[in-house]
Parts: sequence; C-alpha cells; structure tokens
Amino acid sequence: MKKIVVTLIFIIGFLNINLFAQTGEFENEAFYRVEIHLNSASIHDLIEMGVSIDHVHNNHKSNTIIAELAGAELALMKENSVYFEVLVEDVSQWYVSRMQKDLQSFDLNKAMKNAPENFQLGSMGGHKTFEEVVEALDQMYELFPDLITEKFSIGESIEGREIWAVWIGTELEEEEKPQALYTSLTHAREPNSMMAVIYYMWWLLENYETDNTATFIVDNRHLAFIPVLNPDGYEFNRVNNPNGGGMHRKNRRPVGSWRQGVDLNRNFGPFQFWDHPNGGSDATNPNSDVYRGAEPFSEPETDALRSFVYANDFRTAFNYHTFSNLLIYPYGALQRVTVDHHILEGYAIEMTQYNNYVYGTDDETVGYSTRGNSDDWMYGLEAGNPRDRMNIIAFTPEVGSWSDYFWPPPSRIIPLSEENLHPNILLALYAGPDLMYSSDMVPEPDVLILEAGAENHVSFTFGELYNYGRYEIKPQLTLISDNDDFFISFDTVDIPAIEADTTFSGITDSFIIEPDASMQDGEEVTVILKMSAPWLDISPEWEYTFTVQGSATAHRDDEIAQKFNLKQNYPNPFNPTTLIRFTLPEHNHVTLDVFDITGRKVQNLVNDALPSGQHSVSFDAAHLASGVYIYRLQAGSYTLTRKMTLTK
Ligand code: 0X9
Ligand code: ZN
Repeated sequence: MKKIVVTLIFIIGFLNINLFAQTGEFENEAFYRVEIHLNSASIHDLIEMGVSIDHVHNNHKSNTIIAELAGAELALMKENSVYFEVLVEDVSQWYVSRMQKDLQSFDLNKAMKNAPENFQLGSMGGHKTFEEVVEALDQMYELFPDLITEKFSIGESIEGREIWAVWIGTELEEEEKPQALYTSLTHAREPNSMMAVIYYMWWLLENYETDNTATFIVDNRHLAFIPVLNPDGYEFNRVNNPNGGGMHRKNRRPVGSWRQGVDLNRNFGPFQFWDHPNGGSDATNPNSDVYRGAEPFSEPETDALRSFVYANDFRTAFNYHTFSNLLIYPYGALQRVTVDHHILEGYAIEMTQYNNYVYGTDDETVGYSTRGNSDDWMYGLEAGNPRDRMNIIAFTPEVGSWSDYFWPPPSRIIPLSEENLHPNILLALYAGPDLMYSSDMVPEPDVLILEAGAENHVSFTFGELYNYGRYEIKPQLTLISDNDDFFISFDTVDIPAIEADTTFSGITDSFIIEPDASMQDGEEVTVILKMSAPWLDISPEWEYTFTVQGSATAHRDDEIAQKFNLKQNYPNPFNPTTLIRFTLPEHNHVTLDVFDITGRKVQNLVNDALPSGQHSVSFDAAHLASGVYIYRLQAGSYTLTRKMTLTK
C-alpha cells in the first residue's frame, strides 16, 4: 500500500515537472527553490552542466534534492531534460515575507533580554548592513577603548571598499599573546555568519571583569575579527534586496555573463590543491557560483586576508559561513584527514557539545570537496610548500539549520548567535596554552621527612601533563608555606616548555627547604606546590604534608647530613662512562639508581650495606641513548639526587 502511494505521488510530481519543463521561463539572475529528481540527472551530471550544488538538501527517500538556484541554472537543467519542480518562485521575496511575518509575531524586547546589551539587530530583515557593521565597530571602540582597537583596513575589495578588522584584547601594543582569528561574510548571502561574530564581540567586551571566562580571554588572548570579508557582494545584495534575501554569493569581479564574480572560498591555496583532481571548484565557467578565479589569491579580498595572516601568528581560526549546522575542518580538497585529525576532531567534539552541529571534513559534512577553501590554506599541506604551512587549526562553522536557510528570520538571529558562543570561547582558549591533567595525577616528592636546621633538597616527579592548546606552556613551579618556621629558601623551579600537543613527565629540579632549628620532632607542615604559566587558564595546585625531624635528633643528624654527600659525576657530560662519588657519615644500607628524564629507572648501581667514608662507582651508559639522566643516592632516610648528561 505504502509503495502505491509513493508511486502515485511520484507520478503526480512527474506530471507537474513536465508541465514546468515545457512552459517555464526563468529569469537568469532570480533565485528559485527547486526540488530536482536525481533519477533524471545525478549530482555529478548537474555539476558538469554548470549547476551550483553548494547547498543542497538530500531527500534520500524520494531520491530528490532541494536547492536554491538561479534562473539560468534552471534553463540549463531544462535544456538537459532534468526533471525538477519549483517550490518557491522567488526565493529572495520568500525570505523577505518570512522575515516580515516573523517581525510581527516576535517579541523583540523579550528576545533581547539575554543578548549583550549593546547588540542590536540590523535593518535588513534583522541583519546588519555593511554600514551598520561599521557603526557597531565604531561604537565598540567608543565604549571600550581599552579592550578593542579602532577599526583598521586590511585592504580594499575589488570595487574599492575597505575590508575592516579589529583586535580585541589588552596590552595589544605592548605584548604578544596567543592569537585567534574570526572571519565572516566571505559569502555575501550568509549574513548570520557576521551576526554571530558581532554578538560574540559584544559579549566579550561587556562581560570583561564580570564574567571569568570573558575576562580571562580578553586578558590572555589577542583576537582578530574581520566581520565582512566580502563587502562588495554584501552591498550588492543590499542594493538589490534592501529588505534582505539577496542571493549573491561571490565577490564582484566583473567576469561572467549573468552571474558575476569569483567564489572567494575557492580562491585560496594551498597552490598544490588548485588543480586537484577531486574537483570542488569550477575552473573555467565564471558564471558558476563556485568559480575559483584566475589563480590562488587573484582576488583582492583573499589577498588582503593572506597578507594579514602572514603578518600575524594565528593559532586557531573560525571562518564563519551559513548554513546547515555544521563544523567543518580540513581537508576540503583531499579525501583524507590531516595528521592533526585528533586535535581537530577533539576540539570539534567539545565545540559542538551544546549546539550539536555535525562535525567533520567536507567529505563527511557537506558531501562535496572544496578546492581553494580558507581552512585548507590556513592549515596548510603537511610537508608542502612552507609558504602554505601556517599550521592554523581552522574551522568553518555553518550557522543555522535547514529551515533557516541563508536569511534566517529576525527571531532566529539571537539563538543562532548564542549557540555559537561556546565554540567561539573554546576557539580562543585553544589558541593559547591549555593544560590537561587528571586530578589523580599528583606530582610525587622524593622525600617527605625534612631535618630541622638543615637545607633539605626536595624534587617532584610528574606524571602526565598534556598541552591540549596550540601555544607552548612555559610552566613555573612555586612551593608555598605559610609557616614562618618552615623557610623555603629556593621556592621556584622551571620545567621544560611543553609544546602544543605534547606531554611532560619527569623529575623537577630541587626546591630547598630549611625548617628552623627550633622546630619540634614530628611537627607537620602543609606545603602547596603551584604550577603557573603565562596565559594559562588553570593553575593547578597540589598539597603536601612534610614531617620535621626535630631538635632532639637535629644536632647529630645535622653533622651526619653535612657528611652525607653526593658529588657531581666526572666527567660530565660523558660518553659512555663516568664516575659517581659519594660520602657516607656512617655504616648504612645504600642504593644508587639512575633514572631517565621521565622518571623511569634505567639502572641500579649500588644496593648494598657500605661502611662510612668515601665511595666511587663507575657508570657505563653504552646501552643508553643521549640525554639527561638523574642519579639518586639513598642511605637510610637521606636522599640526594643530581643530574648528568650523556652525549653520544
Ligand atoms: O561551499 C562552501 O564554500 C561552504 N559552504 S557554503 O554553503 N557556506 O558555501 C563549505 C566549505 C567548507 N569547507 C571548508 N572550509 N573546509
Ligand atoms: Zn558560505
């Protein structure tokens, strides 16, 4: 029964289409929403014909796709006997009437309650015009001159408009901080890309000093914003459709007979992808909506962005588009993932935690390859032209659902912007150092009993500290006690910088603690080990209790300690043998072990009862790799460690 109904519907549909195919006359530059029957032409056939398949909704059940296409494309399909049905005659008008209907029913005041105070909708169906974006940038600077720069131009569009940028952050002139980049309106018909960015900018500025996250980001990152990368295309849409709904996508280079321009999101490098056989851009037809232009960066808009990116050091980027609730990452031109896939995917999982956008490569999301998109270029090709290797972790969020389409109604602008706040925040955080450690990873001190009236050397062994961010962590460890008798005479040590996407584990240098000679035997002191690093959002702390070996035994132990001595090995650096000498004050059981820098024991040299006096042991490291090693002498409750370097 079901089958019959489906067949009936199909036949009726079929008749309709035929009707259209015979009588339809289409205006070249007007946009229509159509349903195309794939049994009459495959997606591949459509692309070959020159029909732009950048945003199609697949209906697998009926084997159709829904697309918004120009009249000229409909004519092309008609010529090629493709069966399609027109669902909406004038898409731009459809958008406008939807916006107007929405405006009547939607309570603006209520919607604005949760939005940043200064965030305002624009005059184009709720979306800001180019001029209104400029006004917003000026207003931001006027209200928050300490947190944002005045707008500056990164270059001119092909029709001579300025491509405006700003920085948000503190100490913008004085200091270099981890940088992230946000761009939008590469495609002129995707205004909510820009609205989401403006919304985020106001959120950062207004919440500085009231919200911890906003404050942290503004103080510890430098964020660049380019809200309108394609001002000409966007202005073209405004002039032709002042109430919104304009469907022009590309820039306004005067090429093409009925649809002018170059698709800026096909005009980037890497140069190696330009002619990639996967396709994903149109090489020859300037009317195509995915026409790539004459060569990579042939367009002043992409060229301006390239210069700006070269002049800075961005670690992460969002290149905002709309729509279909996606978070896309490289590669777009290749049908494979990058070597940094674990990072891209890991970030994407966290970024989409609340908005549930679908994440993946182009192949996995939009389902077509894109040659010359911004993200492939910003990321770069591994082992490719170094000029192309920026190594920026770049994503394209595609804001909005299939019912929002390109011009979401006003009531949708705030929710769509709001649902991208979380990913925007994470993008800024990931641009910097970002520590990941498990709470059960507690650095272990080598001694817990300390002698009163003596210098005690204490070092810590670390398990796993992973830098999940894109900027190196330069950690500093500080040991703190609020007990005045517990004097920490050497309270800061550095551990080696932890590069992006690497893990640190190993033994630190020694802190020196000198408990006052008056301290009692068995007295306990709490000490905090604190790790901090520039621009790091969490400073982990660990607490320890040390027990003092007090005054009763201190005097004798002091003497013993003075005589208990571990000398620097000789020679050092060495290859492959060296001599380790130590002095024992009394007969004792002694162990002497060698560890690698990760804390793994590589050799035991002594495990024996030895008489007091001087001892020496030869260490042969022929079987070990070059590097720093630690040797540790333990005799009763005393421990001493030193470092040595093997250079082969
Ligand atoms: O086709 C495009 O350029 C993007 N879709 S849109 O509908 N906004 O035009 C998707 C390109 C995304 N690819 C990558 N940036 N990797
Ligand atoms: Zn787009």
